[in-house]
Amino acid sequence: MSLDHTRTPTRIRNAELARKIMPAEAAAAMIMPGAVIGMSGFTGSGYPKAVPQALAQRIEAAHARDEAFKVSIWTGASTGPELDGALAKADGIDFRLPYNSDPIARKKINSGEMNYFDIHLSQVAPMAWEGFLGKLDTAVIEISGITEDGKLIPSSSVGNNKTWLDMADKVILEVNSWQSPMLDGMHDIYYGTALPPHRKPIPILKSDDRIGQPYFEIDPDKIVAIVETDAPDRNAPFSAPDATAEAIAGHILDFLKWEAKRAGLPNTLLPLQSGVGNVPNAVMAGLIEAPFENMTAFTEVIQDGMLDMIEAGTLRMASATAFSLSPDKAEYFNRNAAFFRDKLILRAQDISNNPELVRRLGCITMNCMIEADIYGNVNSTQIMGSKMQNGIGGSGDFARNGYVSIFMTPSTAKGGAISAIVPMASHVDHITQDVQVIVTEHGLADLRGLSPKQRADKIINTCAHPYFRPMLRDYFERAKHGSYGQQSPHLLNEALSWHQRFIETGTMKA
Ligand code: 0RQ
Repeated sequence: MSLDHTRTPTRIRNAELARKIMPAEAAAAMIMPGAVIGMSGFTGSGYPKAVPQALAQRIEAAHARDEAFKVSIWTGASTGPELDGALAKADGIDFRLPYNSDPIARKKINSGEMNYFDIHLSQVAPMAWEGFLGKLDTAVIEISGITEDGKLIPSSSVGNNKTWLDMADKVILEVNSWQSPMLDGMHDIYYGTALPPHRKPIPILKSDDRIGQPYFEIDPDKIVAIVETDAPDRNAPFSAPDATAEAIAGHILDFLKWEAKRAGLPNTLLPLQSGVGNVPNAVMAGLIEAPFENMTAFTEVIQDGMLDMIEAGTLRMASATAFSLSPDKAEYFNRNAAFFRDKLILRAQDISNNPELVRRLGCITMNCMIEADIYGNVNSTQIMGSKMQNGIGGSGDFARNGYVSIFMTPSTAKGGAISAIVPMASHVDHITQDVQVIVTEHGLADLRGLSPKQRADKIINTCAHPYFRPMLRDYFERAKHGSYGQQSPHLLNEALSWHQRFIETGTMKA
């Protein structure tokens, strides 16, 4: 994977730093057992691709000699198989934060072999600055180039890179020539953040406000190694939306049109935030035809659908912290980066997801979920209340603070055996106060202004699958008579029985 480091580097325009180019193996040899490493990477974009694999080989060799070797890994969000996959496979990760979607790492988390700290993505950098996370030894950061005066041109994600570069004692850079050179100038890196009591308002008033600079600053003495790579980002393909996804997207589009009229919103609507996946992409596709124009996105990641909207002229620009594209779209972006360049802004994740900004701008937030209960508490992370799927990611940053927070899911999972609407959520990431709209293929429940019992009526009647609807109604009616209290009636000896039945029999069906 490391390129021939004797050739003339073109991405590294600072002669002093070009002397630090070395193979990935030599860079990985500087990382010691027990190290705490801040790596780049966000939803499969901009993560280091060579050093983590070389480190995994080093760890495997140590384990073969019966020597202990594990490290702690902090990132922006999920990465790719060359990072989380390789290090988890090598049994090399002791502690991981703040988000993971790698299947091998997920298995280790759920078997109890890996400690995992799942945390709101906007809070990672502030927690690191405040010292809660401890000391950071090394940063391993992918960038797309180095300027003549030694500034770092960020890659396809910004994530927590600014913070890791500032905090780490030593820095290893991967300069990836697969990344488009046109990324130069797309980023907005803000150096004005401070800790309480010195914190000041973040001066973003519109999605497209730029408040920082295009490059990371770095003390060159901290850079111990530079590794050249040319490997693509992970970029998982999207499957075409099925009938369920189309139906969910249709309900959301109808709601947005209705809401725009009801609230007298401008036809630019309000800034969009959209979670990743097939359903959010179907919503983006639908918005191309919707009667809105010159919209903006103030979101976490830029997906295929958003690039399509920009090309169609319905989306004027998007602010995010990373790309999350399918492989075809990533290649397309690289070929057409000149067109997209002034329509996209990539920011640090403590800014892209900042609650102050999401609240100020009034984002329309659209995220997927695992399950919701009849009162609208949402579980985004833990299957059957205990098995980690990915993590809360940015969903909480946006849901609590947006103009309206929408959560969506197919009404059933696992071929119909599981109801996504349950009596009581087996784990809660988003409390009822942060969940204003729930959507399944059967319908959209606008829960704003409703009491818990009114919410339950609406969710059961609108969103539940017809098989599970009578079961939910039966539970709710009995709870209204047998519950300890009547604010949000529950039968505690039964509330999680659907989950227990699934664990024991493989289905929630009675
Ligand atoms: O498991 O692969 O073993 O079959 O959960 O489900 O249907 O593939 O859904 O990929 O859209 O993920 C909430 C996890 C949805 C995601 C979640 C099982 C199902 C499958 C995945 P299998 P699908 P998606 C904010 C955006 C949190 C972070 C976030 C997520 C697996 O959206 O991680 O919102 N969200 N970030 O079978 C048991 C249920 C289930 C279930 C699904 N009710 N019970 N298992 N599954 N529902 C910020 C941005 O702006 C990006």
